[in-house]
Amino acid sequence: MPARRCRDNGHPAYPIRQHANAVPHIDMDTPHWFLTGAGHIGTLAAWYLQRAGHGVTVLKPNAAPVREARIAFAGDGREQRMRLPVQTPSADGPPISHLIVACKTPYTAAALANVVLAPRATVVRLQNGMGSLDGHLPADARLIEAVTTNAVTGDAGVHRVVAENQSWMGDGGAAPAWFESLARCWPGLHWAHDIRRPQWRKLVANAAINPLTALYDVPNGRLVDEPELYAAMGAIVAEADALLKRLDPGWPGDSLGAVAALARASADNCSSMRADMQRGARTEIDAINGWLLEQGAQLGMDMPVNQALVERVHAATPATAPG
Ligand code: KPL
Repeated sequence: MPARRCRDNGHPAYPIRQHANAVPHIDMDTPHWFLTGAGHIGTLAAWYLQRAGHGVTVLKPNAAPVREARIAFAGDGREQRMRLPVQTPSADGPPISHLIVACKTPYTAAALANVVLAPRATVVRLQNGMGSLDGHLPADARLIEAVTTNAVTGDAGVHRVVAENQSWMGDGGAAPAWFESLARCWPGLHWAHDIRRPQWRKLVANAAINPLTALYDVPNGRLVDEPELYAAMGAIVAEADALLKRLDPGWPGDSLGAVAALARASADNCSSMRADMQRGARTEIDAINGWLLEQGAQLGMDMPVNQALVERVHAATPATAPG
């Protein structure tokens, strides 16, 4: 595992406060979760959790006390409705034992600012990229990384689940007690004993597909249809593979085929970074290509293609853009 360190993403790296007198957390089969980031993927996770009998409360400041979400699954004409209680994160509130972080990576520090974790809390990071929680959690928290290749889009206030593919959770240890009930209700969810592999596979795909589709304002499929964009994708992937192979000599280092297949399989999709850029929001470039650059810098590796991408995306997106 590469050393985890605090990235300079413009936010102060302060740990989440921990409740001094909290009762030590005992793992349970159906815990109550608090969710930061009820976007498409966060809402879908809440849906699976509720179906598994787990409780879910959304953490959002100054919002209505109940969130009514509408979800439609491909192939199932019916629209499902879900009610989620909403709470303002508060330093005076009871400590949280189970937290899911599913907000966009640039907003992580702000989303966690008033969250108080119980001792030995479990935190599931369901975000793109890497390292967004580095320096933000108490040392005794259990950080579980989650990766999903599910695809959800949205229109007219409905979360449209286009594809339920594979998802993984893991932290190098054994699955917690609640995982079994959740996996029964979350199609394609696996406990990964080596979560780094699926994480890195998704990272390389996001590093190539997201910034290119955002900068050229094209759907994912154009990256395989246009020779110039395909070549650009190849150059990004080659740099990423070379770095990951330095970090782990066991890394296969031949990601281009899989990345091209994903671009083809999601040909009509608007990537999340393209969508962010279109609405003038901050992008996840720092947690994706920026993470690659940081790792490269630690190894003294030049990564000019990824460096140029990060600079172009930053130039196209104001640092203070809304979420
Ligand atoms: O994860 C994605 C994203 O847009 O963030 C891909 C896989 C590229 C699908 O659009």
